[in-house]
Amino acid sequence: MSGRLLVLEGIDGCGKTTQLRHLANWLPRSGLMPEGARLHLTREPGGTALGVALRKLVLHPPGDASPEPLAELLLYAADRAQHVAQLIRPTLEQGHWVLCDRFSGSTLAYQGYGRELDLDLIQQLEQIATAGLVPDLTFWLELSVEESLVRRDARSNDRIEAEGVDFLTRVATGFAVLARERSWVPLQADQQVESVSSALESQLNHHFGPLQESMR
Ligand code: T5A
Repeated sequence: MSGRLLVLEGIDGCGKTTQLRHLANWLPRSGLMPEGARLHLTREPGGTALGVALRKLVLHPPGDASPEPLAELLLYAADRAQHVAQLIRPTLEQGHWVLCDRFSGSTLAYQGYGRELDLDLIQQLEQIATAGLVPDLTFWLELSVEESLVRRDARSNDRIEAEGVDFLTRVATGFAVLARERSWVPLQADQQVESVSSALESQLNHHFGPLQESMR
């Protein structure tokens, strides 16, 4: 596949959406993307029409009961299977770039470390849902749980955001472990927005600049 899949991961409020918007402007003008390649922005859950419906179900479920943890895991896997097959893989095959707000790392962090579901089972599901597709580069926006809570104070929480501090602390630990195991690029997300953006830019230049691309 000639396109590139870039992913932003991290706990709630770490600034993914803010940086995604910045990269939407910066990347196409950066000179890093081949001529003719377009940048496609997307997110999980909710990157396809089916995914939008699944997002609603999983974050704001109908009725009083929350989904069981296993049902929740399968809903995220269904969203990803549809997203990869319908949108991400065909886009990469056409040589375009995809920038995704969350990917399979989030399932390991939230459902694995947060909900404490079996990590091996989640990795098997990851293989099935992605059909082996691995991001070219994943950024981990590292933010403390305390700062995450401060940033979210002003707005209403969805079901997962309302889980509480212990849950979010386990998720944050999970992201730290995954970042190490999977060689994600860590970025300090508690800096000013502009500083996080320029750290992202320099990492992208480092990974996709002319020298690196000629060595691929
Ligand atoms: N989930 C998802 C799972 O449990 N399993 C899975 O497999 C997947 C894929 C998704 C939820 O689903 C869960 C995780 C999530 O709980 P979502 O709406 O995508 O829901 O939620 P988030 O990804 O958490 O989105 P947020 O909007 O909460 O966080 P962002 O996008 O990381 O942060 P952003 O950019 O919106 O910023 C949040 C606030 O902080 C400010 C912004 O202005 C904004 O007010 N901010 C900064 N303030 C100071 N300094 C900076 N550097 C700042 N950057 C941003």
